[in-house]
Amino acid sequence: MTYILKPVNHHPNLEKNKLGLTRRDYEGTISTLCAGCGHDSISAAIIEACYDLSLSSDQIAKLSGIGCSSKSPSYFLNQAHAFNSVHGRMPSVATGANLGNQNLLYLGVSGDGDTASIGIGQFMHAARRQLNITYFVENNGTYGLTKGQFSATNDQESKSKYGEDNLFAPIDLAAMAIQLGAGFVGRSFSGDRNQLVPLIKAAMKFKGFALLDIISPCVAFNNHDGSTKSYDHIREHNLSVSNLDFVPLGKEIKADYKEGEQIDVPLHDGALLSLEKLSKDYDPLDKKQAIMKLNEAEKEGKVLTGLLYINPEVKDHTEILNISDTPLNQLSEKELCPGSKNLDSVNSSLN
Ligand SMILES: Cc1ncc(C[n+]2csc(CCOP(=O)(O)OP(=O)(O)O)c2C)c(N)n1
Ligand code: SF4
Ligand SMILES: [Mg+2]
Repeated sequence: MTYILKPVNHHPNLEKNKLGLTRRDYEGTISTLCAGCGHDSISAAIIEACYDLSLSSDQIAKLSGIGCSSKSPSYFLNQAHAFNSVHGRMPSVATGANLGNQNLLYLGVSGDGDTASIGIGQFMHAARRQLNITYFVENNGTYGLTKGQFSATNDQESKSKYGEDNLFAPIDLAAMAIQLGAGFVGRSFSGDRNQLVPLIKAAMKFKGFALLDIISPCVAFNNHDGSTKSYDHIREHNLSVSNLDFVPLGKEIKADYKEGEQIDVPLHDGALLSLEKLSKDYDPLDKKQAIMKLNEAEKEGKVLTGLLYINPEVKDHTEILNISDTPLNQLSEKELCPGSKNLDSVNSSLN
């Protein structure tokens, strides 16, 4: 694989964030994906979110599996920690890393093939265990890298580029994650930057499993008329449930919503998610209703987007397991060694 680095010099007057960094400082290598691929728009939205939040790249770990989507972490956050793992196995690598150091921000990038087929078991347990990660599924309904086979998220009424029927019903990863207990579930579209950037910021600030199922059209294999994951189809069938505003700690809410149209959800670090409800009867705090609305939308051929579900009360897996706040590589030998007295007592309990 060839990596082409971008030139490091940039205009001295570029806007800077609180860390004195420009957007360019959050970029990666030059993308080798097809021109127009939705995955590149998601990388751009991740760069924008990290820049806006003034995140330090050395506090971020980006992990992925295999696929065009899983290649995309190369194209953002050059300075972050990174691990491009095996097909469908990103969640277990992320779990190990997270147990070793829970202080990093974990960004998991996967595809619909990587997650909904070979990695479905790993995905389900990561959601169920409340792994503290922002889990991106760059969902194009196809195996882009291996040239366009139907994936398990492809809608049954969808036809392949060559006119073949899709014989099997799709897996709705968002509904599945809600059912399994994930604390934060959002769905968006790579072509809707205004919805996507605040959703990414909110997911990154959420402590627990945050799924972002992002429809990300594959221009090479699944963007034709019969596809339900094409740019045109999603633009026509997108039904957004809310406008989301991520309000960092100490910043005032500026939006002026009418009574009954707004929900404010506090996050663990004091930041706030301020939601303008676009659909009066949609409550993202109601698990049962969220699943029901997703099922209804699917039957009507609509794609429900926005913050679909949030449970601000969840404990992440390190809290549940009572894992040390200090990363393992920063603990001293004295702290790591239980001592001969404790070891003797463990050994004698096994006699
Ligand atoms: C164990 C294993 N099985 C199969 C493959 C072949 N393979 C590579 S990528 C891929 C599917 C990728 O699809 P998706 O995750 O949707 O990513 P996309 O390319 O669409 O972004 C497959 C089946 C592989 N690399 N490893
Ligand atoms: S094959 Fe599809 S998913 Fe892969 S880079 Fe091209 S457009 Fe993107
Ligand atoms: Mg795919």
